[in-house]
Amino acid sequence: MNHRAIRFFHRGEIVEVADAPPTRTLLEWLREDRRCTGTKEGCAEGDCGACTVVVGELGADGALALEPVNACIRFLPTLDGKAVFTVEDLKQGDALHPVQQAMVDCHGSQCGFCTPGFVMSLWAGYERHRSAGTRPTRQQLADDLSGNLCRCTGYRPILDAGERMFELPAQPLDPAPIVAALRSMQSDPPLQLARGFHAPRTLAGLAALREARPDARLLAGATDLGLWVTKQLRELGELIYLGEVAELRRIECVDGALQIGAGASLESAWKALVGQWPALRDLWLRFASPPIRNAGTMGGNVANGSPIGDSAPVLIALDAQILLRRGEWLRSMALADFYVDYMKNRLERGEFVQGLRVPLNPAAQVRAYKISKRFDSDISAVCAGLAIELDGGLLSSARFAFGGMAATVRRASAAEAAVVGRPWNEASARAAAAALAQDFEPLSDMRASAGYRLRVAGNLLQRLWLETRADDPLPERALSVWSREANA
Ligand SMILES: Cc1cc2nc3c(=O)[nH]c(=O)nc-3n(C[C@@H](O)[C@@H](O)[C@H](O)COP(=O)(O)OP(=O)(O)OC[C@H]3O[C@@H](n4cnc5c(N)ncnc54)[C@H](O)[C@@H]3O)c2cc1C
Ligand code: FES
Ligand code: FES
Repeated sequence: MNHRAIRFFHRGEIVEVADAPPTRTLLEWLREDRRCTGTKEGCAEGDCGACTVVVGELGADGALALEPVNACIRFLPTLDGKAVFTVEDLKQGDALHPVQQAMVDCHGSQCGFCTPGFVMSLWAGYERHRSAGTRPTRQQLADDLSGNLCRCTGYRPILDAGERMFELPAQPLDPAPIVAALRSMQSDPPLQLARGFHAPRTLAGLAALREARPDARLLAGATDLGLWVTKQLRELGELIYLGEVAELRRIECVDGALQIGAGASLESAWKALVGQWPALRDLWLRFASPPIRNAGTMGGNVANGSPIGDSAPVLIALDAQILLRRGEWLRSMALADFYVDYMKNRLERGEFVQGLRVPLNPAAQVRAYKISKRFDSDISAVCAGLAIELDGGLLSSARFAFGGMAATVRRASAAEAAVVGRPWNEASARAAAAALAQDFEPLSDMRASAGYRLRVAGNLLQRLWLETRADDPLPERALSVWSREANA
């Protein structure tokens, strides 16, 4: 086996890191080895954004694509072949970057602990809007910053800075040297580390490796696995990293279905889903935060089997199939049948999730609702994916899937049976809500009590009716922060 150093671009040069444990985080490397201490550690679990940095990669069009991510849960080998930007990159000579200057001008920093993270999230948006010739709305700025917490300044001055930064003399990033460095690293062989890290680049290579090493752990975006290391101090053992397999990141419409590769980021996968079903937009924008959605994958979100994951309820409501691969053998099953018990699924030894197939059914009316204590970047207490089809005023089909109500995400078959074949009216919606008690015996935990969960799930069925009833449906703008803004 050919082992080599991890190589990536940082602060104007390609750096090489040999002998790092595969789970050494980017944050540890930055602060302890590179002595770039601008990037801070707050929570070490992807929640606070103090560690936000920007990762650059060549997109399919060959241009530099920049994405904010959380350095605290990003394993160093996954940066191989990429570029990393930290707050130290912004200042030129003595002159602050417009993002930093705007934070000063608008009093966007007090203790300053959160500031480098905010600055890097703002910088990613600055570069994106500047190159597109656009300006973000106040709501878009708030969305961009939903993964950054500030406990002493408050958000208004920071949002002011997000507007102000475009009024200052522009300081665009020159992508040429970075693109050249990224291109030069493309000829490096696939990364393998002596301490047990493999990064295959083809689907066939991944399938063969997985079959040959069924005890190795699959690593995708590490937004779950990163916390196993930083919070539970677990050893992950041998790792097979999925992030270098371009075929696994593909999203395309094929034969009447949206096909989402397991390695597609949550951000790109949800964007594609919203492109087909615009009513899913609120759940997309309330799913974690931009840094988590950029790093985490759709495959990881469905494979982990969490009963409170937000993708599974929606995908089950959309009647998605999950594609499972072992070696050259591919099988598929309804995602609804994939989960067997708490955090247990039907993956067999040597198998992995290759992707999802979501039928494009124009007759279905689809909604998704997330109930959580905090509006932004919080885990769901209850998440509902609801899809109905009407035929002449009668419900010909209903698929109601809930997360947070049982040990697995699953369909509410009694509630569905209560409405199928009946007129879609308030009485039917109430009957479905009442039937939920036959479907679920939810738990009480720190997120919600059992009684609250049952009540709110029923209320979401009522809300579905209010939004989809033939007479006087509730307009979306009455329900969504984002629609209100679009119609302002
Ligand atoms: C701050 C924060 C906020 C979050 N908010 C939300 C939220 O709002 N909603 C929500 O649903 N989730 C949320 N999550 C969790 C979510 O980010 C993860 O569930 C994520 O989707 C997992 O994907 P990953 O690529 O990061 O997987 P990893 O962490 O790399 O892996 C997770 C598990 O899946 C396995 N795995 C990964 N890919 C595959 C594959 N292709 N085949 C088989 N097994 C595979 C891994 O072996 C591992 O067991 C949040 C996480 C954090 C840290
Ligand atoms: S340190 Fe809090 S998100 Fe990384
Ligand atoms: S300035 Fe102190 S936490 Fe934000």
